[in-house]
Amino acid sequence: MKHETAVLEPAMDLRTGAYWMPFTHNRYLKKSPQSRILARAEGAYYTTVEGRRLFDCLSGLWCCPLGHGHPKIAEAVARQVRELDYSPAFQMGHPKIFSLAERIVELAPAGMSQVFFANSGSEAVDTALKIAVAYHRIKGEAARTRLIGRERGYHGVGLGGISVGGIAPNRKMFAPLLLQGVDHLPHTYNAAEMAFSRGQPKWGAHLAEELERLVALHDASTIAAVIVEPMQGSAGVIVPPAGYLERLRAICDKHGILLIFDEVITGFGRLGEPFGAQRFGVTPDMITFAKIVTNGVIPMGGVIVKPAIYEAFMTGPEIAVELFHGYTYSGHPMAAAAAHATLDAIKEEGSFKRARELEPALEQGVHSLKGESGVADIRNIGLAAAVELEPIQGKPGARALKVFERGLEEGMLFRFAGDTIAMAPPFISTRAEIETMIEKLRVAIRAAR
Ligand code: PXG
Repeated sequence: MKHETAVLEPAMDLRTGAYWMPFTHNRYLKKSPQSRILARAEGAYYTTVEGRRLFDCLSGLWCCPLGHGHPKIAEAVARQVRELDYSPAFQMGHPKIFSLAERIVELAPAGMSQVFFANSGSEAVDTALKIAVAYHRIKGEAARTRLIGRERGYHGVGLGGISVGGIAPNRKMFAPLLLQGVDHLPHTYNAAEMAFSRGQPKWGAHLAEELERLVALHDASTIAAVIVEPMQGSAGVIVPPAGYLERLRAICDKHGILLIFDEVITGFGRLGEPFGAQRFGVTPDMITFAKIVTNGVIPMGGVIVKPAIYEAFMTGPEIAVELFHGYTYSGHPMAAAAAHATLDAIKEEGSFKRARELEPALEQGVHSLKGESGVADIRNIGLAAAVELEPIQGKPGARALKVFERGLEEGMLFRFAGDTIAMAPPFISTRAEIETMIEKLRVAIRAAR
């Protein structure tokens, strides 16, 4: 309760006009912003400028599961800014980024070997798509340019990411900018077959066969890569049907297509294993990551690849640049320091194990909301869950907004998108905190009619 009275005076007459907020209803929020402005954070709680304490039900935006103000990470970042604040990313390096790449490879599924760094999930995705197309070209298969994503997929907001992504509002305004030659697999959600499933639904592995149809349509020789989130996070925790990812892997292998897992949400423990790849027992050719790698403290993203991909580029004259791609802030020393401290903390605190231990509490809790009025479906896996609400007639999104606002009053920062409420509590949560989160959600759902 240390920050209960931490009301920031200047924020009370906040001028909101100049800031165009991302993925936000700007006009609605700016009418009455106070309950939405965060002043501080500590552990699993935020404190608003009004002094209200909020449990961090989504770990920031899926990125801060070790809790806020983690002393180890704070210390590492503070030390780093004095030691080496920036190091040119091209043609130069610094020790921490080499050792970080090694540590990430150690956590990755066996058989992956190099890491390319970016600064966000969106950049990681665009990087992976570029590597896929360039890889085939180098291998003498320049016709393999087609990319395959999935309906309801979220791969960030870069032009590559929205092209392979499958969320209509993220695409329709920008249609002329979408990449050519992209196809989408069907999403795997089917309410009639899998509503209220716990963990992986049993129905739906056959949907992977749709990839064979796309291969038959376009010919394998034109297809570079398939990209999917092992678990679709932004679409509202859509869990892969048992056997589905295995089948995708087999079809990709059969046709020489690269399989990319976008693990921006599932990477670094959300599913109780380092990556979703290990949770589901399927190894892709590339993994994109971001978010938890630095506990959200300093932005960082990246792509992990198999040796065959890295080695394919390592040809030609030794003094030639092998990949014409990279960012000013690739491998930023501040992000590297935050990531090392995060990986240390994950190890010391047994975070992956902790996520696994808490999974049954979240599962039992969230499924106890079945039967509450307006609840259409509940889904969960790892330390992630979603409650899909029935839309209020003629007002899509209004019910979830009401639940969200009541949640704030109850001391809960839920995530709402469309009519879905998502939760991905911090790994440092206690069972009691997870139970309280669920009971507050129940109160908010009952109030939102
Ligand atoms: N891929 C996946 C699978 C993601 O979930 C991105 C790429 C893009 O990452 P950046 O760092 O560019 O935002 C994401 C991001 C939500 C939510 O509430 C999800 C994301 C971001 C913000 C909110 O579901 N995912």
